[in-house]
Amino acid sequence: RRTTVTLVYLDHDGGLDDLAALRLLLSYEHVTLVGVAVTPADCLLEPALSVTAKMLRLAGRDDLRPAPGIIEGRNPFPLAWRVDCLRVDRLPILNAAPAPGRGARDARRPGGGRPSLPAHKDLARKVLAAPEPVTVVCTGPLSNLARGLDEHPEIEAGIREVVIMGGAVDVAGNVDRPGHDGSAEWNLYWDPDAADRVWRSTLPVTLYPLDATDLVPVTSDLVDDLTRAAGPSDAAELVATLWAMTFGTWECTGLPYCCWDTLTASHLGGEDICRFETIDTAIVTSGPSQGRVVRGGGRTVKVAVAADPDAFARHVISTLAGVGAR
Ligand code: AGV
Ligand code: CA
Repeated sequence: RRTTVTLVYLDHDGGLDDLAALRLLLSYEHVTLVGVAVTPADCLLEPALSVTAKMLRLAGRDDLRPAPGIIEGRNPFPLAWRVDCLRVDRLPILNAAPAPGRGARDARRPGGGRPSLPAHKDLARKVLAAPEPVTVVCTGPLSNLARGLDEHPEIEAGIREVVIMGGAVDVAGNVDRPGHDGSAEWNLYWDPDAADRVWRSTLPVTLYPLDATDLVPVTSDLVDDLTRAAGPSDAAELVATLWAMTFGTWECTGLPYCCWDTLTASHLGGEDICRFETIDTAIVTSGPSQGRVVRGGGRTVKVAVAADPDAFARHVISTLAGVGAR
């Protein structure tokens, strides 16, 4: 039977915009999530798993159990960024509904009572079990996909497209670390070898680098417009809350907090928000530019080179507004 539903596996790393991306993907009627992994990069793993499980449950997807990433990248994220999920995990909007019981009824549920596989194995298993090719959306580092490809090269045939938030092609990077030249973006810097492994695959890659995401900062207007569109206790309120929690980033880092991962997830929404170019690229894996995406090198990727912030805001608001049950 021909179906227009797109199967999606989300590998996120627990940032505020990763969670907004998860909520956006859950709101698309034509998208079915087949799995969710949490990479312990820009987050603490346990609270990020907890938040993810709560969001899945509130969206009626407690059949999905978030898979814990067990791979550590070479270049750790600042701890000050990684603690965001501790605060999100205690938001009233995620905790007002009664907690699920641990009785026999829950143990019989598909996701209940059974520990998840490590993320890279869960990714491979879900891709191999899917009835049609899966779109893998990576809003954190690429460690799980890279390990999955190493252990199960046959998953390449089961992946339609990899949509990645990462890199900075013709703009400055966002890594500000001693010994680094600032040309890389954090997701690819955390595990440059993983990015290189994905680049050496034959998978179709669509990249959302800083070139596009720099154009969609979280602004007061965006949060206010989304809030006005929100009914009580729904998806729009949750995302507006997540975005409100990003304020102070500019004061602390001198750089804005952008809708990096949420723009990337909006790729599945099928609207004209970004302009794309096909670009020949390679990944720098060592030295002061490690994690950088450079032009040349023979690996063709589809790159979002520009974004329309108004089209993005309209799309997010119309997708999330009125999506009930949080
Ligand atoms: O480089 C962008 C990536 C995105 O996947 N992450 C945040 C997004 O989830 C790292 C990052 C860069 N600057 C940050 C980041 C900041 N100021 N706070 C938290 N994370
Ligand atoms: Ca992220």
